[in-house]
Amino acid sequence: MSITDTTLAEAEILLAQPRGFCAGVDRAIEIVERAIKLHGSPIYVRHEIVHNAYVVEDLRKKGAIFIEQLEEVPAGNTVIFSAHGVSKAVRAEAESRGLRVYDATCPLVTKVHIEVAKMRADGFDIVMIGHKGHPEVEGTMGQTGEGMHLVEDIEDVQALALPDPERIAFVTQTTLSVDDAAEIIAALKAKYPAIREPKKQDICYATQNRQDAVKFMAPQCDVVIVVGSPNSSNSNRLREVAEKRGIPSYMVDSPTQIDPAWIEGKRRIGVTAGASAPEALAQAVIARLHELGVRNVRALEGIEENIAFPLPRGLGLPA
Ligand code: 0CJ
Ligand code: F3S
Repeated sequence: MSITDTTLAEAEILLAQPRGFCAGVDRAIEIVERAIKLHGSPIYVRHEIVHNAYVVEDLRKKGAIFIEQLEEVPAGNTVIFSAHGVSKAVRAEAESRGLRVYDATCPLVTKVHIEVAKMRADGFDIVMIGHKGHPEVEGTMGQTGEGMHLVEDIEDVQALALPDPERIAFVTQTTLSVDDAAEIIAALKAKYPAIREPKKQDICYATQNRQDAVKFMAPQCDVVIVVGSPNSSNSNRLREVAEKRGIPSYMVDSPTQIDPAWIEGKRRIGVTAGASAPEALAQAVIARLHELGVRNVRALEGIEENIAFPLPRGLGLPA
């Protein structure tokens, strides 16, 4: 046995708590599965239902067809909006085409859409903190025809020139870095002291809890592995949280992407998963680490989440 083997045999995997699926992702996947059972396949889904390649492939096998533009949905069919939400224009297009719609927008994204509508009705311009091009940002920005201003960082805040500094509000994407968002919000408040903020922060409970769990885990680790797909905002933020603490951290979509060199000579290997990454993948990553010689697993303490969102009308009865 080499020195490296001995080290790995003594090493342990630390498992973050909470990790993986949130209530909005559970609900979105359930909506697709129930719609297929109810109406048969194919069922069209606008955008990846959640940003996870494994989930999307699994639903594709069950009869879902993923599209980006509603014009790709043949007349008379059913379409499901992804967990990230859609603009008013997309909703109107689906209605005008007479498509049957099930809305898998996470209720916590809908909450932000409602805030935008209320503040626009009160005559406020709205600054949205988020990542340009992300579907949630497109959906939230698209809740109103005008008066929305996207900022991605503090430089964008400095460049803002808003018409009435007394009538400004802000909202955020739900899956941001809690710490980066706090800095941008501080810059907004410094520039516009009267800015109106959401009653409850828009970054969701799942994003907050998973980042807190990595903040607790990372200082105990020599390396951190995050399970998540490259286009998943919240999963990327988990990797950054560990990296910002000086811990080498990697994101993988499947156990085959683990490079054995990452764990060579490491004693504590942290594992977590983004809100769209199935527990089966986290377990497969653990199995791969076992194969590579790591014997021990320790689940860390953390918040137990007991949140569930109701299904949309028409899909709520037992399938
Ligand atoms: O935007 C959301 C409602 C989060 C959905 C779950 O995560 P994911 O990875 O599909 O989406 P993000 O890219 O927003 O994290
Ligand atoms: Fe919703 Fe947050 Fe999950 S907005 S879909 S609970 S990551």
